[in-house]
Amino acid sequence: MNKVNLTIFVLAITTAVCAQAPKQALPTKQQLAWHDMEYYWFIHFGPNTFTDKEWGHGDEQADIFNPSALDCRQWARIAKASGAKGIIITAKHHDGFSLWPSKFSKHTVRESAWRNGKGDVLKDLSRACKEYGLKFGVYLSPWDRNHPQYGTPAYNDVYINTMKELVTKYGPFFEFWWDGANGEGPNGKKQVYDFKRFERTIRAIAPNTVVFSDIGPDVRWVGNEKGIAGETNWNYLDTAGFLRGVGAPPNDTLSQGNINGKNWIPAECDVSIRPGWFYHAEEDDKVKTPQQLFDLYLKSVGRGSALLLNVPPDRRGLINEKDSASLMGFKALRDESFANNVAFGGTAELHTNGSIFKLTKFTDGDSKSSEKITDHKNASVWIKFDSTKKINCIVLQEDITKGQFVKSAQVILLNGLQETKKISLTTIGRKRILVFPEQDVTSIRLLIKDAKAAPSINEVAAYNIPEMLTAL
Ligand code: FUL
Repeated sequence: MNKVNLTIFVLAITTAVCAQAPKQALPTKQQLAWHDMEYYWFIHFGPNTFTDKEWGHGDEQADIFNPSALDCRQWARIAKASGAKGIIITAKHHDGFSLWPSKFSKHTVRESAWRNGKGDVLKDLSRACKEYGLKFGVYLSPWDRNHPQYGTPAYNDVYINTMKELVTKYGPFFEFWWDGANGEGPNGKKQVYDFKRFERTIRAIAPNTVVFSDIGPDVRWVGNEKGIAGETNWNYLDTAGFLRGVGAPPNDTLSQGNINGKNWIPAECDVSIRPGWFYHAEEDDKVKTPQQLFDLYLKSVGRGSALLLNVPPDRRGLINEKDSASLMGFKALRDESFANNVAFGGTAELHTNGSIFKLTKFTDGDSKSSEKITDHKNASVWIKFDSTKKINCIVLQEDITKGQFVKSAQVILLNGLQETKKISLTTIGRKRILVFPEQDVTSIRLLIKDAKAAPSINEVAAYNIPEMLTAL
């Protein structure tokens, strides 16, 4: 081949490859580790716990913060026992009170009566998380109703110094949470946040931390506080022209993502186990039940997102008995549901244009191994069992290390040659859990109806979960 021909040949190959797989953003290794956490805790704790408010005004006396029996090891023990992989705490909520003795504030645990001003919730919790093998993260509200410099450019320096202080004293953090909420009223205080600098700073001092806000850069808000991701859920998001808080993309864009979005910014589903984010005794009988929590798991993790479940300590500084009972029930339901993958070890085949190829990864029980469904428009995947199985739940996983491709798919259940059920779905993403009334099946077919390019699938798993959970 002469030089010109070689160049044309190389160009042709390159073009063919590009045409096959559109170039799109991929998750970073930090985001992949975050995706794998699936379920972790939020903790809202502070003066509001003692005043029964949700948004403190910032003029609360520091002494109001005085838990009688605070025990962060109890929090971590219960979080761990419930299967959570980490805890993010409100280091500072909108009222400006810092749960650690910050050098950059005069409204902190140091000014409170709690442990004679010698206490430090972040120190206790970061240690407890280490002890129990949990990852640790912080929420640091940009909106601050207490800080005297709030509303002036100097506050941006305060915020940056505070981030640095947190990372140095209590890091590393798996996630840093920037809340977009801001209820600045007509009191003349209007802060122009220097988010560009905030972002540069956190990247420089904590490169392995994923940063959450309405629009990322690493994790996006799901657009509601109910813990529910869109049934169609792309991990891509376009952020150009959007801001955090007012100016964020519409809520349904946040819950579904953008199919051709430029950035990999997956959604996180934040929701409280109680109606409020902070503990209120009158909500003790409104703690979500294990079934309700399982339903949220299906609608968050089961739609390719993550579940950030808020569990607020009470005035003693303990996770309340009602919450822990419910959390243990939630864990038991997940354990019972997903203990036995009946597709494990089943025969998997790719049928395409009259040819049959053996697939080895879809039923190997390894959620990391994957195989590409080549020629997906003309192919179907068959999972075959040697005996009839009773199932009411299917879990699909797309290999997101390669991107996200599936736009729509169909799962067909068969008993012998008889089709017993057809389930249509849109995106798969990291995980898609489908629940339906129990069926007797001898094989499962998966058809990729439409995809951005040939997708790679990790796993097709099937379960028989407790009957009551299929009716949620
Ligand atoms: C919101 C806040 O205003 C709530 O108080 C709570 O912290 C929630 C997680 O985010 O934006």
